[in-house]
Formats: sequence, structure tokens, C-alpha cells
Amino acid sequence: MDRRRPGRRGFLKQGAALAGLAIPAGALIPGAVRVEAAADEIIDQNSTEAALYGRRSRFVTTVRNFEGQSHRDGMVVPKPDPTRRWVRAPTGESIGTLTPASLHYTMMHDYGIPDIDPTEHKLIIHGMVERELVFTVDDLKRMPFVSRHHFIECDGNRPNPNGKSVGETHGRMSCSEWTGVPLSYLLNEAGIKNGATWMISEGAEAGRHMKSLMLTKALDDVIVAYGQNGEPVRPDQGYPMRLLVPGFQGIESVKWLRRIKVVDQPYNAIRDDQPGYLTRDVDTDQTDFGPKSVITYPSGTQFLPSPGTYTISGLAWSGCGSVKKVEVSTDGGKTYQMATFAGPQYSKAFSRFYYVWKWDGKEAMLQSRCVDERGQIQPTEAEFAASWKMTRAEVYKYATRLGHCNWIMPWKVNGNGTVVNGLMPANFVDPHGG
Ligand SMILES: Nc1nc2c(c(=O)[nH]1)N[C@H]1C(S)=C(S)[C@@H](COP(=O)(O)O)O[C@H]1N2
Ligand SMILES: [Mo]
Repeated sequence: MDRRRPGRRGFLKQGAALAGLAIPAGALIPGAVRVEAAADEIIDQNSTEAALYGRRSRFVTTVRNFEGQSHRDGMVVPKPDPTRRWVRAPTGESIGTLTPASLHYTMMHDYGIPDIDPTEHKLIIHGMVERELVFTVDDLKRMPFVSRHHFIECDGNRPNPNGKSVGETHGRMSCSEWTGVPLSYLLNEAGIKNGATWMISEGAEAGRHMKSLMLTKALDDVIVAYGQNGEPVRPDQGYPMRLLVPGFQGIESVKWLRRIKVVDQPYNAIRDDQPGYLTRDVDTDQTDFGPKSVITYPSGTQFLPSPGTYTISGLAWSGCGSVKKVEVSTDGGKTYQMATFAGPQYSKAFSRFYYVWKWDGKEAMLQSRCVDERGQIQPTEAEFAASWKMTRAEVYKYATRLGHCNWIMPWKVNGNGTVVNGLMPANFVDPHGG
């Protein structure tokens, strides 16, 4: 077989056939469409193309997974829906704390990814400001900037009993190093008028995604990002610039950012067909995400071949600052042991933890619990329900209205080494939401 990468046209023609040869049987994850990604692996690592722009090994086949669940309106979306190419990150295969851009979860509501020429794209700041300002990406790059690790997590990232893998229960989140200009710098340049308290930001896609944000947050740690993990923000993440609102729900981080209007009240401003956002209470919408963690290894669909020593590993994060402590339980929460951090605990970013565990081959229930710098403790499902004065059935019924769902996620290790979702069954429809 010729392993040289053909031109794009040839690639499209041959892609499926080559992919068929290259993918080992059993590598397909149900619901995942791998043909193109796999064809992309077939490249001569010594070719000019690969020398100029590096590729991963053809033995590495991790891909994102299409959202194929029901829509928030109760409508069933085909798998994958060509008009809603929403994808979850493969959290079960995550390594370290940063998500490669090509594996970052992606959410672009109903209008697809716009193809934006950066020389034509402008960001306008107007409304209750002393001076209306217009910036191109090149203008932004002349200004002081920050590079910070921050997660983005969709409000729809909900632990639930239906997800078979951690990608299904916790795939609507990712973490990158974001580079860009602090929004406070731009707002100060524009000069905020007395009485202004909020801003509305708008994306450049056909649907004009909009979101209101308190100025107190806007002036705190929000970034107008043009860089992601050392390269320009990818088109599906908002190229050429996006808002990055650390610690708040993902929907605040408006992609393809083209307009910021400074105003004196919040607006339910999303223009597209999403009544879910229009009815939502602005106060519950505007909060830092609490402490959350999840074990990514071993997690659902993974397999422990024999009793012995395993390093349990996972991610912990909080929208309220850094993670201070992570504990791991192997007995369903009866007892906890302190986990070790594998690296630094950046504020509003993923931290990677691990705990070395000797598996005796008996059934076990693995779960993690984290505490953030405010001392807030990640709740169990029961504690979460109690905080809302709800039954657990009600929590799953009304999950889309409960803001950040951060309860503890158990994974059950069976005696035969298979790992499955450890939450008790519940009636739960999983809309992408938020
Ligand atoms: N312009 C625009 N920005 C957007 C969206 C969108 O549809 N359009 N989706 C939001 C939602 S709901 C989420 S969860 C995050 C996801 O960011 P990502 O696609 O970079 O992961 O982007 C937010 N920003
Ligand atoms: Mo979202």
C-alpha cells in the first residue's frame, strides 16, 4: 500500500478505501465516524508535508465523538446531524491537562463554523463607552497580553447514569492555554461610562450567538483570545478571536467575537431558536462553576486485564480558583485517600491527579472528590440533590435548569476487569443544553 499522502482530491477519493485497510478491527467506538480521521493518519512521516506540519502516529487514532443524543427540545437528532456538528472530547483518552485543539469539544449551536478571513475580521466595542473602538487581530497582537491555562466547560457537561464512557459523561469540557489581550485593557481603552454594568458580546456566525456578562467579571479575568495551545485559535474554537470567560459556563465564551456592547442591564440576547436560554434566570446563569473532578482511568468501557497495581488518574477543576485537594475512594465513598497532583494547580484550569491502587480482583467502586481554594467540597449526587431540596429523580429530570452539575462520578470495576458507569439508573434525557 502506498503510504504517501495524496493531494486533497486524491485523498477524498481514496480516503475510505485506505481507511478500511488501516483501522484495526474493533477500533471503532460506537457512534464515532472514523473514516476521515483515520485516512488522515496515513502519511509518510518522512514526506515534505509531514516535515512542514507534523502529524501524529498512525497508531494513534483517538477522535472526538459526535453528539448524537436528543436535542434539548425533545427532538431526536440523527447521529451525526450534519447541521449540528457538535463533538465531545474523548476525555477517557486525555493525557495531562491540556486538550489538543483537534480534540477540543466543540459547540456551535445551529449555524456551523464560519470561514473568517482575519484581515477582514474586526472587533467593535461600543455602547456606553467614551470612545467606540475597532480592532483587527493584528491590532490585538500589538497589545499587552496574557497566556493562561483555563478550562471551558459546557453547562451540559453532566455526570449521568447513561454515559457509558467518561467521554459521554464528561466530554463537554476541555482545557487549553489561551493567549490574548485582557478584556479589561480593551474596555479601559474605550472608557466605560457611568451607569454601565453589563456587556453583550456577539459572534460572527450567521446565528449571531450573543451573551450578556457582568462588567465586574469582564474587568476581572476575561481574555480576548487569539491563541490556543501555542497556535492561532482553531476555527471551531472561534478563529480569529474569541472571548474566554474563565470559570463561567462555556456559553459565555463567545467565539468568532465581533462585537461588544457596553450596557446598563443584562439582556436575554441569543437570537437563534433556543428558548432554553431565553427563559433562564440571569442570576443562576452568572456564577462561577464549583469544584468538580472525575476519574478518567480506569473509567467506563476501559478494562483491567488482571489484578495488580494500577495508577488511578483523573482531572479536577473549579471555576472559583485552583484545586487544593483531591481524594480518591475505591469503595464507593466509604473511605477516601489523598491523591497526588501530577503538575501545577492553575486557577480555573484542569489539574491532573493520580492515586496508586492495588486491585485485588474484587468488585470496586472508584470515585474522586475535590476541594477548591475556597474550601468548597465537590458534592455527592445525594448532597447535590439535597442542596436543591430535590429527589434524585428530580435532579435528573430538571438537570438542565440546575446550572453546573458537579456531583461525584463513580466507576464500577467488575470482577472480570470491565469498568462501567457506577451511578444508579435514572430516567435522564441528555440534551446538550447550555
Ligand atoms: N459564537 C458562538 N460562540 C459560542 C457558541 C456558539 O454557538 N457560537 N457556543 C457556546 C457554547 S454553548 C459553549 S459550551 C462554548 C464551547 O466552546 P468550544 O466550542 O470552543 O468548545 O462556546 C460558546 N461560544
Ligand atoms: Mo455550551
